[in-house]
Amino acid sequence: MGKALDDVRILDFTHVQSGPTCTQLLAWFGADVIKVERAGAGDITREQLRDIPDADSLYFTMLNHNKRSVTIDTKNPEGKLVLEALIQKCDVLVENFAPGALDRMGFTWERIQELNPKMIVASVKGFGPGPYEDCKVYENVAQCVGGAASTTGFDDGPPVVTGAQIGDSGTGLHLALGIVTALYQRTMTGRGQKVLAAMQDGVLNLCRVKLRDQQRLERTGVMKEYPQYPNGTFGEAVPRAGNASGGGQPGWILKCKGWEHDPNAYIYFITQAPVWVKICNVIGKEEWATAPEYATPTARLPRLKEIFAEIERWTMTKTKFEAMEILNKYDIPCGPILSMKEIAEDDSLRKTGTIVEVDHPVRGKYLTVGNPIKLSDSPTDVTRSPLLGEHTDEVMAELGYSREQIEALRTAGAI
Ligand code: CAO
Repeated sequence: MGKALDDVRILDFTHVQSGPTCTQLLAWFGADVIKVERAGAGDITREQLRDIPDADSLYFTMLNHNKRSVTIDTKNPEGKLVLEALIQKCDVLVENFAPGALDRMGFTWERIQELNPKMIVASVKGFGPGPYEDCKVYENVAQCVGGAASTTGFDDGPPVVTGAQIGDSGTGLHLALGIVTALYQRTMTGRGQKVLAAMQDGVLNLCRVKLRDQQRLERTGVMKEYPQYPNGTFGEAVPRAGNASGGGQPGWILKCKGWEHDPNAYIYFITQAPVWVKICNVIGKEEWATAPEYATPTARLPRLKEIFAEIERWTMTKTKFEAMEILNKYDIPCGPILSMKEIAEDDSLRKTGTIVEVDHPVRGKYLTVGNPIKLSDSPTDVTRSPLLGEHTDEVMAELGYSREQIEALRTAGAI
C-alpha cells in the first residue's frame, strides 16, 4: 500500500530535537526525508547522552527513524552546489538552526526561491519576530517563556518544567502541520511559502487554558477549582495549580496501595459531575450524593480538599490498577500514574505500534515510540535511523553525480 506523503521529498536540515521530530513524522507518513549533516560530526545528538560507546545515541536514533543521511559541508563552495541541487529536487526544506544561520550560509529565502519557486521553507525558531528573535533556544527555555513553567508545580514551590518535551517535540508537531498545510495550498497556487513555528508560540498554544485562567482571574479575583481556593490567596498572575485538572471537572492525584515504597503508586481521579452519585457509592459516602453541601459541583468547590482526602482513603486500599478497574466499571474517569518501565512493558502499546522495537546494526535492539498518529490508509513501518552519511553516494547518484565526481567531492571535503 502507498503512503500518504509518498511523492514528497524533504531536505532535512534539522538537528537536536524539535526539527528532527517534525521530519521523522513526515518520514513516517511516507516522505523521502534526506537529512543533511556535516561530515565527521553529524547531528550533535549522535554523541550526546550515549549509553553505548561509539554507537549513535538513543537521543539520535529515536528522533531520526525512516530517514536517509547525506554528508555535505554547506560552507564549502562545492558543497553549496550539492545543496543547491538538492534544493532543486526537493519539495520542502526544514531547518532549525540558530536565527540567521541559513542566510549566513548563503541560502536566503530569495536565493532558495530562485532555485526552486515551489520550495516550502519550514523553520523552528525559539521566538517569533520581536525583541528575542535572534536568541538560541532549547526546550526548557521555551517552557519558561511560553507560560508552562510559571503555571506548573505547587504554589509553595518554584516554577517547574514538565518532562513532556512540549517545547521541542511540541513545536515539531506544530511545524509538521504547517508543512502539510503549505503543501496542500501549493497544490492550488503552485507556489512555495515560508512556514515558521516559534517554540514560545507552540508552548503558549499548549498552555492556552492558562491564558484563559489569567483573564478569569483578572475578572473575578478567584479561581474556585484551584487548590488555593477557598483558604489561600490569589495574586495578579495565574498561580501554579499543583495537580488540579485545568478543566471544568475537578481532579487530583491520590495515593494508592503501596505508595510508601513505590513512587508511582498513585492515580489521577476526576470527580466528573455526571458520575458524582457513583463516586459517593464507590467510596462509601452515599450521604454525599444528596447532602446540599456536596450534591452539586458548585457546592463541592470549596470542599475539594476534604472530598479528595476522603476519596484517597478509599484509593489507598487498592492498587492503582485495581482502582482503575473498579472506577471504570462506573465510567468514573481516572488514570494510573504509569512509570516509564510500565509503559515500556505495556503489551497493548506494542500491539498498536506506539512502542516499537527496532534493530540497529551498531547498537542492537532498542525500544522507541512509534508514530502516535495512525492513518488507516497509510500505516507506519518504523525503520532504523541512518548511520552518518550512509546514503551520501546513493543520493548523489540520484542527483546525477557520477562515481568519479562523488569521489572528487569527497577528496575536496565537500561531502
Ligand atoms: N555544513 C557546514 N556548516 C553547517 C552544517 C553543514 N552541513 N550544518 C550546520 N552548519 C553550521 C551552521 O551554518 C552554523 O554556522 P554559523 O554559526 O557560522 O552560522 C553552525 O553550524 C551551528 O549552527 P547552530 O548555531 O544552529 O548550532 P548551535 O549548536 O550553536 O545551536 C540551537 C543549537 C538548537 C540552540 C540553535 O540551533 C537554535 O536556537 N535553533 C533554533 C531553535 C531550536 O530549534 N531549538 C531546539 C533545539 S532542540 O532542543
